[in-house]
Amino acid sequence: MPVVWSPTTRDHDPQHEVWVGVATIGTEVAARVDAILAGVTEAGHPLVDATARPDDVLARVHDPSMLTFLADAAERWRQGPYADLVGQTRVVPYLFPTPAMTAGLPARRAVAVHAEAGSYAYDTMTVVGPGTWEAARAAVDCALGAVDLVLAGEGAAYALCRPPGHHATPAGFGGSCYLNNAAVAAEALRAGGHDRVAVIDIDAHQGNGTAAIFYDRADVLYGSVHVDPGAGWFPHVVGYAEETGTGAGEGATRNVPLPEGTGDALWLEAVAGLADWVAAEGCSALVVSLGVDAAADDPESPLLVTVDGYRGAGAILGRVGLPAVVVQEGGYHLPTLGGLVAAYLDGHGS
Ligand code: SP5
Ligand code: ZN
Repeated sequence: MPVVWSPTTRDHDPQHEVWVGVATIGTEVAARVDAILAGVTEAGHPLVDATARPDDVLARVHDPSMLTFLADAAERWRQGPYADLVGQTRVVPYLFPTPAMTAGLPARRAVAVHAEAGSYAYDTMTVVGPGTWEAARAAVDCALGAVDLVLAGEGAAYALCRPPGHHATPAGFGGSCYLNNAAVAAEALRAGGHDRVAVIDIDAHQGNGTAAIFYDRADVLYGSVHVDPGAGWFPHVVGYAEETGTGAGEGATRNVPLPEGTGDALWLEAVAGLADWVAAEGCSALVVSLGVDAAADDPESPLLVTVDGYRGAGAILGRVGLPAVVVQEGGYHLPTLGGLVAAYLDGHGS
């Protein structure tokens, strides 16, 4: 399976993620790109360099004000006093103008970048620094490159997207995600002539961004298997089974939350359920949000999927028989990351 990648995806260096108010060492690191490259190269998959793509599809997925904020935030921060005053070189939100704060008042946009950040960032873990925008935009180019290969007749193509994307909503970023690569891929497949596209998300966390982007639409299905947010896991407030879509999109969303400690058998059963659903719904193309953080060794989730489990998931989704764009999402255990991705691609087949 061709692997579309870009060296620019290494340029995002979050250094720390602020979790419960403490700067902890981030797990969404540039070395992930090299771990995955090593795994897929070893398995014999050919590398394809991503090329710069226009913004039109991206602009259908995200609010223009968030795109402008992300493109400019690192430089605005650099011009501010933050590094000198407190040693902070990354954009970290300081307040969140949720309804709890604005409470019906006619709130304006914050002028200071440290305050405006909370209008788009919905957590403190997803920091913006020099290179973040360029890396996130390059990841979108990887997704679009993989779509073009599939539109040109490849049975499947893999986009080595980093940073990941499935937690990025129309106007929000969080969960280590800035731009929703999988949603861009789905929109690009739609624009390329596929009338109904399915996104199946096997990252350990529910892809609340992708779910939100397509929640009221019938033309893009979203199905996710993930650790139960009700057991206290990210994204915490959404990802429950009763969320099935709204309006024209009623029935076009499926969430399959699984208990902590779930291993291959139950996880693969859930993946197979989503595959059967997509096969029955008349989709002509598939996007797979391939997070490998459901693996047992992963530091960010309590699921216990094995490398054979990921190979099995690839086989199940490959058997659906649709042209497929496989988009990288999470997966943080560097020693096993490349092998997990390669196992999925091996199972999926060309
Ligand atoms: C794309 C993806 O997999 N995003 C993961 C989002 C879940 N992150 C939640 C992080 C919770 C805090 N992690 C503790 C580790 C401290 N460094
Ligand atoms: Zn994840």
